[in-house]
Amino acid sequence: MCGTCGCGEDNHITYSIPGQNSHHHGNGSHNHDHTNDIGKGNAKEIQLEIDILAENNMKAERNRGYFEALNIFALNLVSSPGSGKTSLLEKTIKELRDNMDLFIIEGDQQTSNDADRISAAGAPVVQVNTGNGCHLDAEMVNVAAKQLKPKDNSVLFIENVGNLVCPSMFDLGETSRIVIISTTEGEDKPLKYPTMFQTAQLCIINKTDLLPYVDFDIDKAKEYASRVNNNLEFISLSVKTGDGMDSWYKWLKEKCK
Ligand SMILES: Nc1nc2c(ncn2[C@@H]2O[C@H](COP(=O)(O)OP(=O)(O)OP(=O)(O)O)[C@@H](O)[C@H]2O)c(=O)[nH]1
Ligand SMILES: [Mg+2]
Repeated sequence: MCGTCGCGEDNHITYSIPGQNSHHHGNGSHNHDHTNDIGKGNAKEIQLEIDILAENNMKAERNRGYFEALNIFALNLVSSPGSGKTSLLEKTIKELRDNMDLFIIEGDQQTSNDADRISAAGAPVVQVNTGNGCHLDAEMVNVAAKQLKPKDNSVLFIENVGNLVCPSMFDLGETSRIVIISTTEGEDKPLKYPTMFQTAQLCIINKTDLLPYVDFDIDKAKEYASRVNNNLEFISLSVKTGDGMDSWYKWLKEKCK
C-alpha cells in the first residue's frame, strides 16, 4: 500500500467536490463532511505522510552520496502511463551504448515487460515491481542499484511507475528528474498535476508525429509548464520517427560532462 496517497490494500479513495469533502471505502461508500478534520483523524494521516517522506528523503540522500561518489549521472524518468519512457530508453540505448555506459532500473506495479524490452535493446537492467504501490521510493532504488552495480562514470536511468502524482513526492537521490508528456495527453497536464513539473529539470514532449491528428498545442503546454516551473527546459521529439532525438542526445551528453 502507498502510505502517502492511500492507494492499495484498503481500497480507500478520497475525492473532493467543490464545497464538499467526501470519500468512500472499499467496503461500501458514504459521503460526509471532512472540512473540519484537521486536528482530528487527518492530523495523524498528515503526520504519517511527513514521517514517510522524511525517512525517504534520508535514504535518498544516501543514494545521492553513492551516485556522486561513483560519478553516476542518475536520471528519474516520470510520466503518465504510456507516454513513451521505455521507448525513449530503448532508442537511446541503441544509439549511445557504444559511447556511454548505460544502466536501467525499471519500476512497474507488475510484470517484467519493460525490463525485457530494455534487455533486448542491450543494457543491464533490474526490474522493480511495486505491487500495489504507485511509485518507486529511495529504498527500492537502493536495493535495485546494489543488484545492478552501475559502473563508475555511467548513466543510470530510473524509469518510475507511470503516474503523474505520487512519484513527484519521492526523491530517489537522482541527479536530475525528467518529466515526459505526450501529445495525446492534453496540454493542460502541467496545470492539473503541477508538482511533477515543479520538481523536474527537463520536460520532454513526446509523440510529436501525432500532432496532425490530436488537439495538442505545444506552445500552450510549454507556457503552462513554465507557469509552474520557470526554470524547466523543454525538448520536443518523436521517439517513433526520431525527429528531435538529436536534441535529447545533446542534452544528455552535455549534462554528463
Ligand atoms: N506515435 C508514437 N507512439 C509512440 C511514441 N513513443 C512511444 N510510442 C508508443 O506509445 C506506447 C507506450 O510506450 P511505452 O514506451 O511503453 O510507454 P511508457 O511510458 O514506458 O509506459 P509505462 O511504462 O506503461 O508507463 C507504445 O505503443 C509505443 O510504441 C512516439 O513518439 N510516437
Ligand atoms: Mg515503460
